[in-house]
Amino acid sequence: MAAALPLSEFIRAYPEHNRQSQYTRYHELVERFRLTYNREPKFIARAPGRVNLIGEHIDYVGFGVLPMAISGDILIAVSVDDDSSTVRIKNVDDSKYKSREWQYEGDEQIVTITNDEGSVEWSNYFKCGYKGIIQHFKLSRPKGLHCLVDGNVPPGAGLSSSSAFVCCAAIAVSYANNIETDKTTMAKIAIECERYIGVNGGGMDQTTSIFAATNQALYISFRPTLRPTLIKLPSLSPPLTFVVSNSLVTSNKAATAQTNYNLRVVETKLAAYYLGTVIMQKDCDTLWDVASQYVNGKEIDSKSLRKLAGVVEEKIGNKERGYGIVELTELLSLTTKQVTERFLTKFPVRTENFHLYKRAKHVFEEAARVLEFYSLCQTHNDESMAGHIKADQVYSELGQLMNSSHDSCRDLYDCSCVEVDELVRVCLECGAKGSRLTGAGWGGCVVSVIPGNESEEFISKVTEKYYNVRFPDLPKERLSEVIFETLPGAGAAIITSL
Ligand code: NG1
Ligand code: MG
Repeated sequence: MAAALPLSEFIRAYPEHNRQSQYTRYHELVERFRLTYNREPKFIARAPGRVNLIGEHIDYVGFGVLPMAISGDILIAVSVDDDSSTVRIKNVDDSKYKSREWQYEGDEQIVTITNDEGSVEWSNYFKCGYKGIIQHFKLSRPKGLHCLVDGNVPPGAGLSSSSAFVCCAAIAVSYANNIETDKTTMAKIAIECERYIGVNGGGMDQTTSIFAATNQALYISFRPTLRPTLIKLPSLSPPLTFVVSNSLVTSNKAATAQTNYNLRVVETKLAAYYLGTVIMQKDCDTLWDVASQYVNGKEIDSKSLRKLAGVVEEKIGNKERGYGIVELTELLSLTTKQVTERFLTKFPVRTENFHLYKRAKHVFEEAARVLEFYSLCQTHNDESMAGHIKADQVYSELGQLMNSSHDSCRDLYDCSCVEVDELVRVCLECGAKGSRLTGAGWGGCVVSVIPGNESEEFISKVTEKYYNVRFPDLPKERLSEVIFETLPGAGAAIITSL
């Protein structure tokens, strides 16, 4: 991680018109900390949420994704106690998030993280980061902490409030314990430890939160190793703009993991086993392994991915209905016990039918779309050319990729919902060049691409057609939280000299 930054320096990363409000936010947090704990915070850890521009549900499969950080973030003000190992954590919103306190439990357990299906305890996300750091660095006497949390990433909205919180906790605990480490190690720890929540997640969100930089998006590849590349989005005139709008349907992934997120992870693994082991006679754990075998040492490009989607079309049956457990064992030539042990034990799932065709087809085509989107970014990122590029055409190409991504999430991956589909439709009607769900789905946010000079009108039209119709009681002052233009924001940081 980069060295800690004094607050005054950190604030300079914000656009000028935002600096005062950010200062006020940090100062208010420090003030609240003093009042709450009757002591001074030593530092504030900060980690942002993200919006995924394209590449949904393919990070855990091993394929590259293209997100950027949003300005919404989690802040944790911290003071450090050398003579105790008690952690106290409070939230500025203490009506919703109750204060918690725990002791370091020792070598094996470190801290107990219990997940009841149906509701997830907020402090568990902090505990993930706490446990991850102590375990990785084998700390035998972790320091005691007083923490005050202030977050403005909406939870359950696909903007990765969970990873922002886990990353923020991880950097806070490491800084408090005088550990210095590089960003890659930190991202890997955060990816691993967030799984303590019970979601068998990928690595997009934590990597974005740790590596993001102002005005740049990221292309993140995961295989053969984790590699985030900061990229410039196309320089167009009128400027390329992304608007995030929240369907206001929340989806708590930890609470629904068995029937939604973790089930999708299992289905992609079953498809990988079938295509790799049964069809190609190669042992494949993920669909990335299948693609890698398929290109036989060459680069996995979008053309070969599209061809692989054709192989899926040809080789996997039961397209609409999927496979029941008995059919599955026949298809894979495995016993029920083998299927259960290999695929269904570590993160249990619940379903009648496993869909291999739809999930694999989505994955290969979505991975191709990410590479095509990335290639458009690389072709059109020269600022001095902004006025000369045929902006209309670039908007339309980016937009089409985003639209196909959404169609695929809805029809093949079954991770959308009625309200999100409606919001995407409304966004397109109101002038978006492309629009899609972002994040895991089953609710949450939509991201739309729109020429900068049209975004204000776009926002007011979507407000009229979606929010005023579906949520007529939504207070006006909340609108800027539910639909907003977003620029690529800065990554995680430790802030001192408060
Ligand atoms: P969100 O919706 O932000 O929790 C989740 C996963 C990502 C990725 C997306 C779907 C975690 C922490 N996050 O994101 O890794 O798989 O869904 O593309 O599991
Ligand atoms: Mg999440």
